Amino acid sequence: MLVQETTRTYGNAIGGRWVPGRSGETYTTVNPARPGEVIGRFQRSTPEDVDDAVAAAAAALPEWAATPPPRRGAVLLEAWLRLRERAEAFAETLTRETGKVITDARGEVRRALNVLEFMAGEGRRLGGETIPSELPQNLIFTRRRPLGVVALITPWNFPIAIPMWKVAPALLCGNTVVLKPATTTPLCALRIAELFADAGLPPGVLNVVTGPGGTVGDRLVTHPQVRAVSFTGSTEVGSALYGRASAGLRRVQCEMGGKNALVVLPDADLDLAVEATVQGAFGFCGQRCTATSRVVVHRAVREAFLERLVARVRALRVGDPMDPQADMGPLASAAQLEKVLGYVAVGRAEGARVLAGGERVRPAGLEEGYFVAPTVFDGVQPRMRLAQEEIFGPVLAVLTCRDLDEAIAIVNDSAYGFKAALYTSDVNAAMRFTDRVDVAMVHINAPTLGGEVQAPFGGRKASGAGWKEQGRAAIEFFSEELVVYMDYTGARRDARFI
Ligand code: UN1
Repeated sequence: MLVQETTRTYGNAIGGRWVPGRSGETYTTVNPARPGEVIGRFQRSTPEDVDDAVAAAAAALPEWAATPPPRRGAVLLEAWLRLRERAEAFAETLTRETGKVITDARGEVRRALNVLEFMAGEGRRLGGETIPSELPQNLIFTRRRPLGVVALITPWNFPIAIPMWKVAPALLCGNTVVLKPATTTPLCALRIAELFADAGLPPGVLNVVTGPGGTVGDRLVTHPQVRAVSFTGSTEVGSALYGRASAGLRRVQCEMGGKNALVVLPDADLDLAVEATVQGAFGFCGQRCTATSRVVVHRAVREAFLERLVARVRALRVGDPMDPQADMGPLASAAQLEKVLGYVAVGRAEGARVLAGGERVRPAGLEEGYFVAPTVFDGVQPRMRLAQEEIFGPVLAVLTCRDLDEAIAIVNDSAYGFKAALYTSDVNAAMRFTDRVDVAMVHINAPTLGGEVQAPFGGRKASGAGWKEQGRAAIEFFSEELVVYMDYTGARRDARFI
């Protein structure tokens, strides 16, 4: 086929060069809006390729670790400048690889820019602490040092922002990196490697290896020279990875699934609550760990809320993700399509009622794309699978509550503990909610989505394990404090004080 013959082949990024995998095998990725369109041919790497990448990272470590942090920050600033120039090209690649609508893709690139902006400045603030000693003419101080070679494993749903929010702090702290992007979104990651190389990052400091998680990822997170692992992906993969990686005494952070709820009380601004629910449930087709997948509505406003919600959902435009007018593009892959349609069948079988959507959509000219209508299920009971399992698709479960206490009980009745949102104008209710919800991030009168780069980010329960990401938390994760005891008395110490 012509399209195959003209498809470009991309190497791994190892030691500052584009190199083919040792197996010589490649695989192709496709545009989920037009599955006939091949995006590129990528290396189906093997554990040996991982070993090569780790060796390159280890070789680059001494020099990068010894580079003063403000100079490392300056490289991030250069990357920021170049990303700003290439923003539109990055957004288009992102839309082609994931099906994310172009307006959201631009937003994701902005988020990556924000990460670089924040982390570049941290280079001039990468100080430690001075701590008084109980002895005269003694001082204790700390210095931040890199961990060594770190492994980053990133998902397909934010293939620019998530690699960036792991890569930038890892580099800033003086580590060298091997990044393994999701199998379906390797191009964004390779473009990030290219961006940093152009920004002056020395060869071998950032390496990218493409290929399947089972072999490439597993070798990477258990490699004896890898000192820390930062993972974002499913709870299933993350739980297994956490055990394997931490068994080698590596520092590990896992950012995983969610089943986030948005609660609507009778005194809420209903229009705002509807808008937040729609954005949260259907933005990027619900394929976000921060998506709103349950809405818990007080029975006093249930009818009014649902009427507005359904009207708004039916008006959503599902279509070509390159079209700036589109609200929803396709799901990211055939596997996602199958999973989401499977959950629609589960919801029906459990006796929940479809208020909107519930089927595949075939937009004109994109009939083969993985499109699904935004779907709302009413009459969902807290213990149904629809209310318990992460769907990671545009499927919203509507539950009803009689008061704040019951709403909190429903929110907390979940294996996951990532985010929750509350819509109310009662400040006391808002504070009681934040006191008692068993999640790691709460939004009052704001959608469950997102997070700003300067604040900590991460979940609890099945949503997160280990350390938080972003903001200062990312610096803590990717660096280690060296504690220095300094005695400048020049005198022999009384043994009683040691
Ligand atoms: C966002 O929803 O804005 O994989 C970011 C995820 C999260 C990141 C979400 N780790 O969906």
